[in-house]
Amino acid sequence: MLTLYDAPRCPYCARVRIVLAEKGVELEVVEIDLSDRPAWIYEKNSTGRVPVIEEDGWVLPESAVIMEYLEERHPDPPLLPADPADRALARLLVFRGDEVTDPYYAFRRKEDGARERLDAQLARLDAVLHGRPYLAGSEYSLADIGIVPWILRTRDMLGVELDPFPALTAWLERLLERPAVAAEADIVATL
Ligand SMILES: N[C@@H](CCC(=O)N[C@@H](CS)C(=O)NCC(=O)O)C(=O)O
Repeated sequence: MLTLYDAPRCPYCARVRIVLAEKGVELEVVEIDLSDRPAWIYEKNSTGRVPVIEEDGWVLPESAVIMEYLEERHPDPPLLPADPADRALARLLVFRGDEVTDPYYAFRRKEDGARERLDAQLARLDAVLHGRPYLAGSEYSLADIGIVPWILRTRDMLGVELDPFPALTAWLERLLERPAVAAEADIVATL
């Protein structure tokens, strides 16, 4: 059985939780208190960070790598497009996720100009989503899962109105119809 070392408030963990839920993987969850981390978590991940997964003593950290692993280990339902170019685009969007997450954390830290930088990224995503229903094209994929935890937290924890970004708002509503993503909105509501 797969074990997920998890923290409810962690958006990187949310990526993994969503993929696991989409694929219906049976798992055991070990919640890590990030303000008082157990020393043994460093044996599983040298950075001490979550998420980490473990299967039969084999351990893997890093949310982007875990998502890719789960996609290969549990190919159904697929969360990468069939076309290699579209797959590459989905991976590129995950790889460049910090374009959104950097201004998100800067805004949380109340840094000067961070709100403008965050709005610029929301506008960029909105522009992309005016042309297609999902970030990597016509299909829901790891590209969407890779970024939706921060968009949910931007709306529900940072109180940023998404109305000025109608295509992004419609995308979020589309994603929230999926039980795996709706469960994350429920978690965010408890934070
Ligand atoms: N690059 C890592 C980042 C994970 C990460 O930053 N997790 C945070 C919680 S959201 C954490 O464990 N923080 C504890 C710390 O930084 O010491 C990933 O994608 O998994």
